[in-house]
This record gives sequence, structure tokens and C-alpha cells, in this order.
Amino acid sequence: MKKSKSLGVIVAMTGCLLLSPSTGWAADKVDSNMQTIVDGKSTDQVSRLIGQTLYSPYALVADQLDAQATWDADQGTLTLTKGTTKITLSDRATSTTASYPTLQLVGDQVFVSVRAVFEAFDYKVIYTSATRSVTIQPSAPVISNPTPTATSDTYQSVSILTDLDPSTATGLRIEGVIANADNQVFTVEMGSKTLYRIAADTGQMDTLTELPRSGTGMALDTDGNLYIASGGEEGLIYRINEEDLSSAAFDSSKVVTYASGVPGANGLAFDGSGNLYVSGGATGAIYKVSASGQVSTYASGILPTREEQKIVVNGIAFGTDGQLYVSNTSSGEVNRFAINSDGSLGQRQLVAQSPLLYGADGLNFGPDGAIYVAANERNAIVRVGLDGQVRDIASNNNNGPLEFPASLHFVGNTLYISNFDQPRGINNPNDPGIGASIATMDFS
Ligand SMILES: [Ca+2]
Ligand SMILES: [Ca+2]
Ligand SMILES: [Ca+2]
Repeated sequence: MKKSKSLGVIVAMTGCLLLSPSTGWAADKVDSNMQTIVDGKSTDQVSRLIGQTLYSPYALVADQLDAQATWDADQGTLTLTKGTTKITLSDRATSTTASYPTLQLVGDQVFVSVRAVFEAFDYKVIYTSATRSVTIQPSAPVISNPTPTATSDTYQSVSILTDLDPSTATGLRIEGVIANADNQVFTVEMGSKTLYRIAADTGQMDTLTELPRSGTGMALDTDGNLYIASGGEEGLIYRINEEDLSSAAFDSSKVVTYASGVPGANGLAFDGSGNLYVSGGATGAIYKVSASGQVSTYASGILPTREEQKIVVNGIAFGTDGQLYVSNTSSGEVNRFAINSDGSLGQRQLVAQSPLLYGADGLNFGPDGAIYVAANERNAIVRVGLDGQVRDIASNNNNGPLEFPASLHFVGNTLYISNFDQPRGINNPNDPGIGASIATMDFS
């Protein structure tokens, strides 16, 4: 037993505390519908708002921390101990803990301040008013954040395979790109919702169909079937059969809705078992669509740090280690999650954070095993080593050839990049330059 006193013991002992005249909480306490997310996992813990402070049952918090709880009946205090950290909580505001009571009695239960406890044990506690949620995550990254280096001698050349609007530098928008083993490259123009097929060898572009809705990220399953994310409040995933992708007589009947209920759907990645993981953009959610089509929603616990950019789960790809890697566009991070045996997300680990990753959008693993990230607002492609080293491998000013690069996909040693051409960051205004286009880089 880590907890040296059972709840029953505490309840018995706290009877006298209820008589204390200093505990003026009774009129203030209200049930809270606040969602509490610990290490990326949504919990169903019953919390109470007392004044402006959120309190949770002490036993649950001690369990989440794996801390030892000890009650001092004489002092009416609860002590939590883990490793070398020890804090004492009481129903009186004290200078050594917080300016508010860190412990409250609610009915026959002992509640403790979520913020006071987790911050004392070096967790970040972040309240998000829009979603009425409290996110709790370790303050220290698992992998250290290296000093970013960007040297021009590491730059590699970028070529344009296809300019979607050859006569102009502005107007069209493409977010997703995917290429298959049949030398076919696919992208969706967002304004017209047009699905294009582009020959990887010649750059020739064919119009396949107009999708019911616009499309963003794309993925192929192991059989070569194509999947396209369509975000918005009612997010959808479209699917097109592999044999139809080469069809000369493509029509809209070839596009079927594979999944729905994935708000903000942005990036797509298959695991090795046919489960599709979907990043939820600004929702912060990551969805799993099982091979049988069942949708599960997981809170990533990833938050924005820049007000002007709210997208926090964007690019998404599996590593050879079986972990799911996702980019945080707002804070310039790559995070990863182990996948639990039930398909849910394990604990978040920070792989790298850098200003070079501001605008981190699509990501994909290269032939050298490193992560390549499209840093859209920087007109840059960034390499992130699994050791956390971050460096630009290509970047340019507003003239292109990178024009707000949004997605990228390797086929062998060739990297295909979609130039989204949003007018933001270095690409603002988006004229001059090439505009919406497919760029390539050769890593052979
Ligand atoms: Ca153009
Ligand atoms: Ca994206
Ligand atoms: Ca430009």
C-alpha cells in the first residue's frame, strides 16, 4: 500500500475538522463539469469548484501521482510524498503552499487542490476556458530540447514538379499530397474541391473529380487504397479504391465516405494493422478509425502556445518504433505517443521543440530514419532527428520554390511536397512566387 491511510481512516479523523470555524467552504462548493486530462488521458474524476479553485479526491490525485498520502490528525493536514518532493496540504491558506486552502472537505471526502498538488510535483496545469478542461502534463520533456542549428551549407535543392496555376502566383490552395508506387501523385485543390492525379515522372496533371467537400491530409493503406481527410465541424474521411486511381473514366461515384465524426480531421496515418489515426487540428483530439470503421476519440493533451495559431495536432505518421508522431503547429513541437494495447494513446513524449518548427504541418519519415516536417509559415522543410536535433534542410523567401509547404510524403528517396500557398508568415502576401504547386526534393 502506497497510501498509508485508507480513505475510511481519513473520513473518521476528519469529523473533527468539520467543526473547525475556519472552513467556510460549504456555501461555495459546486459540482464541476470540468474535464481533467492527465498525461493526455481524459479522466472521469469527480471534481469540485470551490471559489476559483478546482479540487479532486485526494486518493485519486495521489494515485495519479503515484505518491504516498499521510494524514496528520493533530494538525488536520495531509502530506503527499513522492521521491524527494513532499507537500503538506491544509484547509487553511498558508504561505508555504498556496494563497488558498489546498485541502477541502466535501461531504465525507477529502479533496485537494489539483493545481497546488500537481504544480508542486513539477507538472504543468493548464486551464482552457473554451473547453472547460484542465490539462496536466509533466513539465520536463522526456527528450531534451536541443539548441536549433540552421546552416546554409546543409540546404538541399527543391524542384517544382507541377505548378497548378502556371499563369499566376496566387489563387489556388492545396494542403495534402500523397504519392504511390505507380508513379502517381494526388492532391486536392481546396477552393474547387478538385482531386488531381499528377504523373510523378512528367508532372502532367489530370482532373479526376470534384469531391463533395474539400480535402486536406491523405494516406494510402497497404493495398494502395487512397484516403482523404475533410475537416470542419463534422469531419469526414473519404476512400477511393486502388484500382480506380488509374481509371481514365474516373467519376464521383468512386469516392465513398469511409468514416465520419472526426471534427477538424487534418492528417492521416495507418498503423501496421489497418487502423487509421487522424489528427484533429485545433480540436487537440486524435481519432482512431479501426479497420472495421469504428471511430474512437482521444484527447492528445497537446495545447497551443501562440494565440495566432491554434492548430496543435496536424502532421501525423508512424515511426518504425510503432509510435505515433504528431506535429504541433502552434508551439513548434514534434510529440510522440506509444499506442496502448487497446489502441488508445500512451503517454505523450516531446521529441523536439524549436522556433524552426513554428508552423509544423505535415511530417513523414525519410530514408535516413529522421522526421521531415513542413514548417508552413517559414517556407521551410525541417529535419528532426530522433535525438531531438532540429535543422532546416531547405527554406526560402516569398519567391519560392517552397510556398507555405503543408504536407510531405516520401516514396523511396523522393520527397513530394504540397505548396499550400496560404498568405501567412514568410509567404504573406503569397504573391510573388510560384503559388499552389507540387515540389520535390531528391535524397538519393
Ligand atoms: Ca503558379
Ligand atoms: Ca495539415
Ligand atoms: Ca510566395
